[in-house]
Amino acid sequence: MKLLLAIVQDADALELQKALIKRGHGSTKLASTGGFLRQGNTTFLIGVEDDEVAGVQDIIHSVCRERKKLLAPKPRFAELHGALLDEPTKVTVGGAVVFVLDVEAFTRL
Ligand code: 2BA
Repeated sequence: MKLLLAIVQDADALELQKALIKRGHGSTKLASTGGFLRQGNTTFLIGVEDDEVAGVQDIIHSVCRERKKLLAPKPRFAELHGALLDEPTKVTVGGAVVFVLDVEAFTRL
């Protein structure tokens, strides 16, 4: 058995949840925050049999879109004195970042 940790953008989370349910896959959705942009994203925990990993990755790939997000410039000393602000930088995010982990045991107690 494997555990997929899939980090997706909030905008794709509901559609991904629906697509997983439709194909009979259980999942848990967690609110998370990206370390770089420090913006909200969504992490799915999806437990699957080994032979289902590729199918679930296909579902994630079909639902999750690549998007540009704005990275706001960090406040600097100069801003405090009314100097011009840096322009926000565009960063490409997604479709999804997926980790596949071996599951030692799966039990319902
Ligand atoms: P964030 O950490 O907020 O990163 C958002 C996007 O910023 C990343 O998109 C990437 O395009 C860019 N980025 C991240 N770190 C960067 C850096 N040091 N320099 C320049 N650009 C950088 P994605 O790669 O699609 O990642 C989306 C989200 O997936 C990340 O949000 C984070 O929450 C998660 N993630 C990505 N790599 C990870 C890792 N190795 N471990 C854990 N979570 C990860």
